Amino acid sequence: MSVLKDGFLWGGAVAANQFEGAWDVDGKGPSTSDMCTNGSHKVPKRVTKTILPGTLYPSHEAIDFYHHYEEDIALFAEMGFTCFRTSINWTRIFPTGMEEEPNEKGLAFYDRVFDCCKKHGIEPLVTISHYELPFALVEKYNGWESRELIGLFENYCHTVFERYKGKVKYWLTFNEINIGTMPMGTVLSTGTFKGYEGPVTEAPDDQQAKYQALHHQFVASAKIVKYAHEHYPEYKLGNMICFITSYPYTCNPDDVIKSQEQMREKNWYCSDVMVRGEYPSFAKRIWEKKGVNVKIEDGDLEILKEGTVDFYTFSYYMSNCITVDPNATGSDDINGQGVKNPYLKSSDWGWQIDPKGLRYTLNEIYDRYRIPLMVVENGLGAYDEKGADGMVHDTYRIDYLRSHIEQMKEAVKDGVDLMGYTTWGCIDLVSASTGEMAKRYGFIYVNKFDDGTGDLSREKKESFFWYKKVIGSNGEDLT
Ligand code: BGP
Repeated sequence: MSVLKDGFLWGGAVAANQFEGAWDVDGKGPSTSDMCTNGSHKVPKRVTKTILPGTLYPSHEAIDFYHHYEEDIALFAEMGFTCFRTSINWTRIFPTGMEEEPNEKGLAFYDRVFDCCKKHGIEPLVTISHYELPFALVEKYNGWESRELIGLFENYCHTVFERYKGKVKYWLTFNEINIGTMPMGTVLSTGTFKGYEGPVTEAPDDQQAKYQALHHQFVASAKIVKYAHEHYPEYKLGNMICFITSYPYTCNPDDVIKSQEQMREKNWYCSDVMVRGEYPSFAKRIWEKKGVNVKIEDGDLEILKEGTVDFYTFSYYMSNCITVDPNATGSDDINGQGVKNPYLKSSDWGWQIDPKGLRYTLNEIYDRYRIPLMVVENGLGAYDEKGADGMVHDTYRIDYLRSHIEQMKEAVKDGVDLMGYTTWGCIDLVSASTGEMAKRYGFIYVNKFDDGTGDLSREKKESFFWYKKVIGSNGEDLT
């Protein structure tokens, strides 16, 4: 008997904007990610107001899944995937987000993708909004700061729910919704950067606009969860949180309190709304601290209550230490708050590797909510080099994944109800934070490079064969 349950969902995860390419093909409109140039670990990617000639925009071609989907899904099937987490690009369906009628060619593309998954016995897990808001909505409305977006999002969701009936069962509303509480979230998620052009790291971090945007996303999410429950009883709807696991750096009670505040502000604030259907008790204090006044309309709180999710999903890459000591050295966490943990090593991008933190995190979430959990992103972004035999021997990636799966199993032994595990970037793709190709996560190597060159050919890495064995044994054989 395996530790993980029968029917455990094994697979990989991607996002449309980071791997589809074909950014202006078959009627697709520009999304926020299409306006972002490439960058690196040290040089931030930029967002531009128009497409500048002679500038590289990595999402425009990405790894061209749009024209390689059959080959790629066949490779996933060869590894034994039972689940494939992907997203729908809103601007393929509604190019500006404001049309009344959907773009048939965009809809047809996802029919082909989901049919192909079905042919291979792979269950799609679909993120409805993953870092690709229609750019026109930024220009017209300052993104999610405007309440108008709720109705537009509902129209988009109703369209895809109806169209993919019988093909998709598992849906996630917003990818990493809590990134909206962090500076990175302005361009990636809330789209509150109307008129701004420059490094994504310097985009306006307007707290009033962002907390209002988050409220609109919560209401939009709850409305469509409720709608799905009423119209499609077979659908399961989940939230998605970028889990910021924080430890107090020392046992100084001030560090402990600061770490608790961090966990609340960065994680629980969003997921309490989506799982419990109400703002947490500490929300008011966060708003006060930030000087924001969230406009909540009549009926909003009822909607939040009525649209709670069926399962909780999250990404997990690292943990961070929190301290009040101004002299402690910073770590490169995405949220910019953490300091280095002396017990942990970091990836080449400074993300602290902490498998036990995954066990801790799963337990914390499950204790709090008692609904099924799924790890929908986890993985190691690394520089891959081919060996003399022409293959990438990514033993470092295997070590990372093995140690996390081991800890995930420990959490299941602790009593956590875990539905599945999809590694991030199962095929090499464009990095969300930096726009690089060089930060690779895949089991499948893609011949595509940071300067935009490459013939897009796909090759199996050593980890491909390892993961196949893991899935084949339902997580028992991790050697
Ligand atoms: C998450 C995002 C993904 C993804 C991943 C890895 O935050 O949901 O879209 O890209 O992180 O991050 P990066 O690409 O920056 O290495």
